[in-house]
Amino acid sequence: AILLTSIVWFLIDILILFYTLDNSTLEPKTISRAERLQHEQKPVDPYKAAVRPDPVDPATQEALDQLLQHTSFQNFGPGSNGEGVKIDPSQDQKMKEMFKENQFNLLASNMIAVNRTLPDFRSSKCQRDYNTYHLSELPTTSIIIVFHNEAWTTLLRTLHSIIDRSPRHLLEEIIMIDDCSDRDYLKKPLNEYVKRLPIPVHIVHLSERSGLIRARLTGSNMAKGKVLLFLDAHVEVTEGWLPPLLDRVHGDRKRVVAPIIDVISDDTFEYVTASDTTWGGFNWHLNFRWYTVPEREMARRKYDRSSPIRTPTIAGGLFAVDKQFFNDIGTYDEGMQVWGGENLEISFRVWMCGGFLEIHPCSRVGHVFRKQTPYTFPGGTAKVIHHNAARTAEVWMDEYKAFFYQMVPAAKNVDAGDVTERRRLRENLQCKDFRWYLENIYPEAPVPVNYVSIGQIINHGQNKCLDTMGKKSGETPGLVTCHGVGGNQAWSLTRDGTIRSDELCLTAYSGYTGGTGIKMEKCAVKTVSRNVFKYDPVSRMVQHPSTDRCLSIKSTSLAMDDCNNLDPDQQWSFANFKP
Ligand code: UD2
Ligand code: MN
Repeated sequence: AILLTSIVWFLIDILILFYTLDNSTLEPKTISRAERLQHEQKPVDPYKAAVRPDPVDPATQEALDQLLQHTSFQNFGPGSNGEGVKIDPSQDQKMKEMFKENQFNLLASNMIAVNRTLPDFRSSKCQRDYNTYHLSELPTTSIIIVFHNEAWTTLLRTLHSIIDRSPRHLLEEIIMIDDCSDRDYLKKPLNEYVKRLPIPVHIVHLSERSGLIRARLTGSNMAKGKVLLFLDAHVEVTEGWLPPLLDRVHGDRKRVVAPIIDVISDDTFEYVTASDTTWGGFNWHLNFRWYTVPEREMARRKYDRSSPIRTPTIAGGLFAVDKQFFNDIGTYDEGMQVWGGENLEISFRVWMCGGFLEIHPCSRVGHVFRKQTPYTFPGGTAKVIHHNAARTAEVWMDEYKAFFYQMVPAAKNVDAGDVTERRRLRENLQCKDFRWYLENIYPEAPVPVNYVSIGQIINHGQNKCLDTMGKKSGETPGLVTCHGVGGNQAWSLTRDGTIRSDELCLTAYSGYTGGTGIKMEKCAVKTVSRNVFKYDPVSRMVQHPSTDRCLSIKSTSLAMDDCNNLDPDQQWSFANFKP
């Protein structure tokens, strides 16, 4: 019986062996039904579950396929490593046509991979510092990108650079607000495209043109991350860009932190690094402007070029801010339209209401700077920009708003709208005043903290006014009929004796032989004697102490001359003079 059982078992074994052999060698390998079931019961990757819950409609799929045919993913192709692309002269016509669509070289952009490589531009100190961040402890961020009629390839390059160069666990989501674009590819095909990206991307299509300010607010209202990170839609982030920003906000949530904004050429799309000794300021026009970081700020940073710069203003497009703090200090001014002004408004507000504004030199993001805006300004370009700037001036600048209205008289005739809400905000937050801001945060400002006049300067002998004539540094200002509205005739005599019109200062030269002896020059950061005059309101003479000459007229043009208190050509009066 034992033998029989053994034989039977032996035969069964052989059969089984043959069966398996047969199965594994002769038939193609397939997953058994049992295995498949087991596989299906496994918890599903939440990202995969979110991908394409519904089948894509064929038209969208086709549109997307079409787009992707012309989208390069060859990350070592043209433009790789941040290089520029030269267009063959035979395509000149096409290039020029396409340029108009977005006011940058779209043909070049389209040739460059949307996931192109870029060098790591950080200093070695920044790279060393990177290793000191506790990446697992940093807060998560919601990246908010608003756009109106952005180009496909620049928009995708923005997304891919973020995804490729950010620690995944720090990215809560990317929120894209389509500010009522009228280009089809930005609708369903884009929705479909982003579903396939490995991080959550939410798109909202606004049905009304809201302007970038209100579009950003739509984004910030839906953000789930702890930190909001605003970006323009045509940027490329570089290696290590995110942790330095989050680290600063994490250290103190009152810090609002911007990266260094590098330049992506609007012509070749070459990535060109910007200076790490540049900060943000503003001029009398209330334009945001880049200036050299002054010595005192370098000293405060102990000359460590990797330490954050305390900047008076930010350019506006790219910055990280704690969501709670953003809400606490009044988000943005919803009364602002389309474009412009919000950058200075948030800059003044952050500083005046207890925050800090920084540029972190270890975070670099490239941005396509354009010479012109490609899109429409509903309501008129100048009107919109004046409206926004006037709101900033009315709410935050106190008496110093006079500099803006003197320089941009047209802004006086634009309705700034109701600002009571924003003034109340300033009141409730008990923000400091603009004088405090100028004295403590931005003493180098073209708007002088201490001034004795603002407005026109009249010459009594000629009954004419000093006029920049729109001339540049190195040229002599003109003397023309007074029109009393400011603009080129807007000047300020400052407490320290300079006579300036925005960024230009009257400059008298010592040892002059011939010529007028007077010019306009970019005002020095620290007042120098060639810019210092002494005004005597009784004799009305404007004397230049270091050359001992007086501001005068020689054959109808402005000139320095030996002082003579009987000469009416040496008598001047300054509008809104308060000694
Ligand atoms: C700079 C800022 C920009 C903003 C602006 C002043 C940088 C790099 N850029 O101008 O972010 O602060 O100054 O307002 O600091 N957009 C809309 N709706 C509109 C108009 C624009 O969504 O009605 C989008 C636009 O597609 C872009 C973003 O807003 O993604 C900024 O506009 P921009 O690129 O024309 O502004 P830019 O860089 O000249
Ligand atoms: Mn931009």
